[in-house]
Amino acid sequence: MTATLASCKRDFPILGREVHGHPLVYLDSAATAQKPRAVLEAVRRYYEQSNANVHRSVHTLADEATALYEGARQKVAAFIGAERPEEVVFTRGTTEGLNFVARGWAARHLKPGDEVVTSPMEHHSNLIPWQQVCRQTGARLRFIELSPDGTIDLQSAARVIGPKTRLVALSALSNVLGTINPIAAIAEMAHAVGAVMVVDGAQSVPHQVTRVQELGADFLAFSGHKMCGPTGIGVLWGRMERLEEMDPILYGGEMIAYVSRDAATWAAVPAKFEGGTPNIAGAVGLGAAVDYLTAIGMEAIEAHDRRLGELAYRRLASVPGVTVYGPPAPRGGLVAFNLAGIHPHDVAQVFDAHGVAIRAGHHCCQPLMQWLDVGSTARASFYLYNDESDIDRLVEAVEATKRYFGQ
Ligand code: 7TS
Repeated sequence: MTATLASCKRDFPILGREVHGHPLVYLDSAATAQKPRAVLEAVRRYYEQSNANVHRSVHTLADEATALYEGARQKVAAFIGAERPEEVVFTRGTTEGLNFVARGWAARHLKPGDEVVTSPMEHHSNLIPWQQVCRQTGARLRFIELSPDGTIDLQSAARVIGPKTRLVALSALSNVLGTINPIAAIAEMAHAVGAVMVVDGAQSVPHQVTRVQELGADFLAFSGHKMCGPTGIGVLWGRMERLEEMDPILYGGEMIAYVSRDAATWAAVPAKFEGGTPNIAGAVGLGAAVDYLTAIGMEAIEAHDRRLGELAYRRLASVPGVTVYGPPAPRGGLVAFNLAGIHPHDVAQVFDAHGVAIRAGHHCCQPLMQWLDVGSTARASFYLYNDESDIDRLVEAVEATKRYFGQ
C-alpha cells in the first residue's frame, strides 16, 4: 500500500485500464468510487480464509468472521468520531439508512401538524422518505430556500425551523452543486426547537474529516461504495438515545432478545437493526477502506478534493459556452456543468469516446434541476486518485465536444 496522495493512483487496479484507446480518466466518484487493492484483498482474504456467519456459531471461522465484522464497526466508529461502536448500524447504504430513520424514528414520533424541514438540493433519498412519512403521519414538509449561488440561505433556515419542527434533514455536501452545507449551524437551530438533525453524509463522509459530535447530528447516513469500499454496505450512525427510541425495520433472525409464539422483544442496538445475515464481506471491505483512507489522511484528502473541485470550476467556467453550477468556493470535489446547445448525455458520450468517465442526468435531484431551471447536467467528480492532469483531460474533452458539435 502506497499511503500517500501523490502516488495512490497505482493502488487502484482499474485506473490502469484504457477506454476507447485512451487511458481511463475516472471522474464519476460521486456516483461510486474505485477500490484500492487493499480493499479487494481484504474481501478476498475474508472469503478465502474466514468465511462464516457472524454472531451464531462457536467454531473458529465463525469467531474470526465475527471479529472481522465487529472490528469493521469499531473502525467506522473511530473514523467518524462516534462515542461507541454500538452507535454504528450497518445498512446497505445511504438510501437504506435514511429510510430507516424515516420509518423507524419519524413514523413513530411525528403527529399531524408537526413539521419536517429539508432543502431543495437534496438527493431523492433524502427527500422521498420524508415526503412519504409526512403523508402517513399528517406532518408537513417544509423547505429551507437556497441563495442564488446554491448555498443554504441561513435566514430562510431561521424562518422555517420553528416550534413545530420535529426533524431537519440536510445533506452535508450537495452531489450536484458541490455546496458544503453549514450542518453545525443548522443542527443548532434544530436542537434549539427540540428537533432531531438527520445528515445525509453520502458525499461528505468520503471527502471530509467527519466528527459526529462537532457536526451536531443525531443521525448520519453514508455509503461504503463512495468511500472506496464495496457496494451494498453503508452506515447509519445515530446517538444511542435516538437509536433506542427507534423501531426496527427488518424483523427476523438475530434482531431479537426473546421470541414466543405470539410476540418478541428486540435485541440491543445495533443488532436490533441488523436482522438477517448481514453483508459481512462488505463490512470487512469497508473496514479496509477506512484503514486505507486513514493511512493517507482525511485532512489531506479533504484539501485535495476541494482544490480539484475549485480548480475544475474555474477552468470550466472560463471556457466560452460552459455554464457551471453552485458556488465557486468553497466547494467539494465535484462540478456540474452544461455546454450551450448540447444535451448532457451527448456530452458524456463524447467524453467517453475520449476515455473520460463523467455522469450526465438529473443526479436523482429533480427538484434541484427545477430550481436550476435545467432538465439535466453533466458532472465531473474527483477523489484522492485524481490530479490536475485529469482536469486538463476534462477541459480537452469539453473542447473536443464543442468541435464535434461544430462550435
Ligand atoms: N445522498 C446523496 C447526497 C448522494 O449523492 C447519493 C448518491 C445518495 C444519497 C444515495 O446513495 P446510495 O449509495 O444509497 O445510492 N448519489 C449518486 C450520484 O450523485 N450519482 O450516483 C449516485
